[in-house]
Amino acid sequence: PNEPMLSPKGDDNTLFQLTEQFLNEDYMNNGIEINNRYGEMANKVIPLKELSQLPQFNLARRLPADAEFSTFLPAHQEMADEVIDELLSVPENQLQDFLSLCVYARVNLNPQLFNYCYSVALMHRKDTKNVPIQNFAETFPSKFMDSQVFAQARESAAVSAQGAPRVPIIIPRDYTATDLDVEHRLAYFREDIGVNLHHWHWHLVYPFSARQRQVVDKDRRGELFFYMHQQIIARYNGERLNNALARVKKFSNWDEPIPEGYFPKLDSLTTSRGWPPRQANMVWQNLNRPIDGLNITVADMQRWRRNVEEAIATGIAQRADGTTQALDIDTLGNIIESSILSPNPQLYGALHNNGHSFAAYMHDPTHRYLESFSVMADEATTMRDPFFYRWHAFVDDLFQRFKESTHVRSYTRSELENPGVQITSARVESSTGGQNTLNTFWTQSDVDLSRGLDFSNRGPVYARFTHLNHRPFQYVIDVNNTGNARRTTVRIFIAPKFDERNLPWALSDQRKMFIEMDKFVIPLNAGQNTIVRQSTQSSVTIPFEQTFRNLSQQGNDPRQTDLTSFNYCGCGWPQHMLVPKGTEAGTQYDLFVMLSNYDLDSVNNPDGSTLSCVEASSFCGLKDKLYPDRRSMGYPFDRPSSTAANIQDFILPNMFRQDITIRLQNVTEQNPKNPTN
Ligand code: CUO
Repeated sequence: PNEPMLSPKGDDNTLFQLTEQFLNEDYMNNGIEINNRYGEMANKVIPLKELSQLPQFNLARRLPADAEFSTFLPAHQEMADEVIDELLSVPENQLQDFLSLCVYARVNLNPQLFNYCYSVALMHRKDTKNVPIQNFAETFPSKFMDSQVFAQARESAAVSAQGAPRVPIIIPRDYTATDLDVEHRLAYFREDIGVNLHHWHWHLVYPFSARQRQVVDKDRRGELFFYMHQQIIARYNGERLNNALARVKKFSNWDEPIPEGYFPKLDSLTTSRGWPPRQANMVWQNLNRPIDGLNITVADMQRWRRNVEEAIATGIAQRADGTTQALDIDTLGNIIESSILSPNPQLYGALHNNGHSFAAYMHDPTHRYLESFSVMADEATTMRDPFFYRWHAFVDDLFQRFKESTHVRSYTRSELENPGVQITSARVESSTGGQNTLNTFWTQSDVDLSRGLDFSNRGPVYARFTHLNHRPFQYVIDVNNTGNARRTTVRIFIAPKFDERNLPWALSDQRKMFIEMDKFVIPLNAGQNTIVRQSTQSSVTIPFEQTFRNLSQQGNDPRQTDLTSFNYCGCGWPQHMLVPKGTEAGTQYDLFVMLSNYDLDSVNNPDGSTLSCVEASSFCGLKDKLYPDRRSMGYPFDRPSSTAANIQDFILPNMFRQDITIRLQNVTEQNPKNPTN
């Protein structure tokens, strides 16, 4: 981890010239030799400006270089706060100082801690916010794929000459379990590299702690915490139905054994150890791990839960200073997560974050065995574990109880309708020619591991993984506008038509199953309009290249004209996971389209500095701007209806419901863009 730094990539091998100041004890005596050795390989050497004052990093230095790092652990969060504070406090536009400080931090701190703080700092400094953040799956590939890949990768790199053609290392589709474990049916969703990258990137964009309040205090971030995770649970539940499993059971009784085990088959390249597994039927234990700053009991969790439940029941949050405020969804998000914006961390605790910790340490709650946390405590790996969904189903249920309480009223007709606007038809047209059928299949794609491996100066090392995919399609919506020309927001959702017993849904349940597919604003002419929208334009997703590729490769993508916007742009649901798997026989879904009243949707965002990458604003918001929709997130399904018993009852003239089918073609194709093709 403390190797001198070669720049990220290949052709242009850049070496930062490390003077004595930057070298820690391990390298102090052979720093010159290191510079010479690596200098021979480098074709560009960058001298570093000496720092006039070295940062102390009193907290952060305590994390050994070979330890895992997790923002969920209070001790680690304080370390990160300290480092981020240092990185943000270098005055704007003093980039040489900032660079030197980064190099110093990189050499002297735990690499994962450094990477997190460096990424947050790049994103939040005005003078670096356009500096690209490396794709995390390429810098820390071991968090995303089967550990056996890396032994093969080493071998491949060792025997291949520079420039020799590379044969990709195949990651088998089923490597974490067999179908004897019913939960394994969902592995393609839980272990998808793009899904996990999205989740990691989302939390990087929305940190819950920092010494600088503005790093955390972004528009509606608590509500977005609720909504983005609610949509993950809705998508996961839909996938469970597609795999003949019931919706996930929320983890509500915390004394109960957890039947879902998980054996991740990941190795950490930082600790050189395997990630701890969890056996079936383990139980939450009180945590006392001084090394992680964790000393919490299940009883503490119960107490915080009661306080949160009381806030939900009364609609009132108690502030730390003894005053009160009316509870709203944004505050509730900050309370439950919790972020530093929580009005009362003492009273409400950090229910969600600590749930991750309890789940992550069942195998060694008191550090007796010197074991690190499981995948549950790392934002890049947590979605792999079936328990993630049981925990977040519990978290989502708290939010839903607030939405169902008397403190949130149902939408009135005037909040749902759009007078004069009538949808006469809505359909999906697949690129394969079918109408109202979406087609899914499997694809094998390549990702370059070389950047995350220490032997990497020999060109790319590709791993080939299999993921769900779908044929592109378009929505076609016919609209009759009897009023004047105006704008409207088009909101497109889908949900399974039947529940796990194959019965039609009550709207009170189905509303929680609707997944957002797209949301966009368009002008409507007076009279007849036909709206055509491509699946690849979705406001939920980012293109494959934006999820996976490094920046030089992104340059080949015509949609990615401005490479400098990657930092925010890495956040977004992966395009290849937009459409649920469906089944080979075909699964029936409801397509729901709504054209809402723009007067009630619009927000006043200052123009300028628009991103030129494809944005995924529905889940990730817009950088430095207001969330681009004034309605509550999830509208119109975020609240129960007071009048409609089912989706058909809910439909007003500005809405449309259409039966569609999602059919899985059980074939595996090669991604035509694989670099090894
Ligand atoms: Cu995203 Cu629990 O918040 O992992």
